[in-house]
Amino acid sequence: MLKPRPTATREQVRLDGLWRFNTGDAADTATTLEAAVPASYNDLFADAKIRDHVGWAWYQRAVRVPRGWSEDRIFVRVDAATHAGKVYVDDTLVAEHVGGYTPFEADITDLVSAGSEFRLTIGVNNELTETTIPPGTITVDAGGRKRQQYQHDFYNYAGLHRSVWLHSVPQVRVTDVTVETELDGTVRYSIATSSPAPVQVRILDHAGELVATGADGVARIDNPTLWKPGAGYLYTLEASIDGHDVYEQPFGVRTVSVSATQFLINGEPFYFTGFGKHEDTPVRGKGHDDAYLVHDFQLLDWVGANSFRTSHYPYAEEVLDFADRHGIVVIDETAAVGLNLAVVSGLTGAPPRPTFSPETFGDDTRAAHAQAITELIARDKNHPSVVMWSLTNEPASNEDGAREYFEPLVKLARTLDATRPLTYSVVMFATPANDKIADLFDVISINRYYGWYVATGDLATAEQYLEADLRGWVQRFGKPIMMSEYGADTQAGLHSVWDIPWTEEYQADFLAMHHRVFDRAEAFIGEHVWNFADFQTSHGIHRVDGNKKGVFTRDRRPKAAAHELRRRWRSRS
Ligand code: GCB
Repeated sequence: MLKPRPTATREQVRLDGLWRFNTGDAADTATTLEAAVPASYNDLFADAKIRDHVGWAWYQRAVRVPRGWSEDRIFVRVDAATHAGKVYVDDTLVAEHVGGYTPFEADITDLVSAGSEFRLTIGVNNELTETTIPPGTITVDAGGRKRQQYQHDFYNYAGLHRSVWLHSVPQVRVTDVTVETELDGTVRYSIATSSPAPVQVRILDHAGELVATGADGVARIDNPTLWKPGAGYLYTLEASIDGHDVYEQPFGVRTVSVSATQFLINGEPFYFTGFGKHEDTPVRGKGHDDAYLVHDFQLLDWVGANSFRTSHYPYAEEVLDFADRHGIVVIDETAAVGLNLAVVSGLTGAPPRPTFSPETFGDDTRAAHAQAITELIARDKNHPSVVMWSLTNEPASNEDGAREYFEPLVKLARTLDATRPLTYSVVMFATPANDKIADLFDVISINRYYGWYVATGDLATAEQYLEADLRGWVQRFGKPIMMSEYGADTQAGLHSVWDIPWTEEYQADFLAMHHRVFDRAEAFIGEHVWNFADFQTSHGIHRVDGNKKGVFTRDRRPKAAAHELRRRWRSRS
């Protein structure tokens, strides 16, 4: 789906700000509550009923259509309604969408008119079930109240997490653009239009100078400036339909591939340094915030990180645009986190249920997962910063049924995008001996907590476990391997002269131990610490006001480990 962009033929109005808000079965025009957009609604109000609400919540406001749009088609676009959304123009339902981290839109031209006002209502549902991505379970307690459970630790924030737009497009228009590049400057593109129409293509450089024109789906740039990690040079593909439309699609000239045990960007070996992140800040929850966007990228640069994973869902498009411009490398993940019922029994002691079965995660879950992959690739395929798709985090890839579940999804992702490698993050219980799906993927990304959940406080034993584990994957699969999570909860300000878990010294020593092992490992292509910053989680005895594995606190202050990482990563570049 094309991102709305201002061009000579297209305009946008961003509908961010305060909207009337209520929870319940229907929008309530008498409500006195107002909610900020974009933001999660959970932490805005001092009301536990709203914070713990399970079901629909409603946002409503008046919108005036700009006077000059009478010849255009008019769309409402919702960048993210987590986890499902319904859009009404006055009393007419115009769009429904399931999936909390990808955009959807509706053509509302026939219901509104230029210069006049209408009532825009958006319903947002936060329920997670066995057929949503991510999955969860809803129970009803003795008092008749719905309770939400899920298999991931981060808090189930909900609401309009990203911008809402009113935008105009011409009647005859470009509806999709796909760009693929080669290092010699060959640009292959395909362009879809709303009705058959000839499309002209021009390629402009960063300064807006014409550097190539397209014919039959190909354009050639002489001596292209490559998009590189650390140097995000962008060109623009301008697609126009004479007398009707112009659309401008930024892109970078770069290639990505996997060769034997290396990860190559522009044919050169790339070593990932960075983090698994979250979209998570105080008060706003998962709401996108440009100030945190800028600051987080400043901190990535300060610490010497060259990359991050969008754990555990697609991030706001603004984040990827920023990464494109600044040369930060991204592993782009779907919201398929928690396809693992053994994790629940591990935490609660409940008897294990098989993860993949018609009663648990079966065909309907897989269909939702396929939709999540399809929408992720459709949205993010043109971002040069995105070098790999992560199809899922910590599934039960060691259990029966995993291969049958994942094989069609891997095939789908390869059909949708043949240019990017695929990976998934491997849970602790899945080992080189019992994992059933790693051979289907290009890169093995492993999440391990030796020295934290296993061999807690014993870094010497942890070091042996880690080394043997890494060696096992290389021996069995012979593919590039990276560490997609390793980390230790750390209370900022807690210190000790001994290796005591939760202290800042322990986190730093824990990371140093891992780095010694990585530096000896074969086929090893990168290290992503868990996590960039502390983040909010659901209640539970395993967390104290959230997950504290951040190298930065939730308000982005460095713990001692951040300085350690900075010494290591900045000396590499
Ligand atoms: C994991 C998960 C991540 C958790 C982390 C932890 O394996 O992938 O979402 O936050 O462990 O800290 O337990």
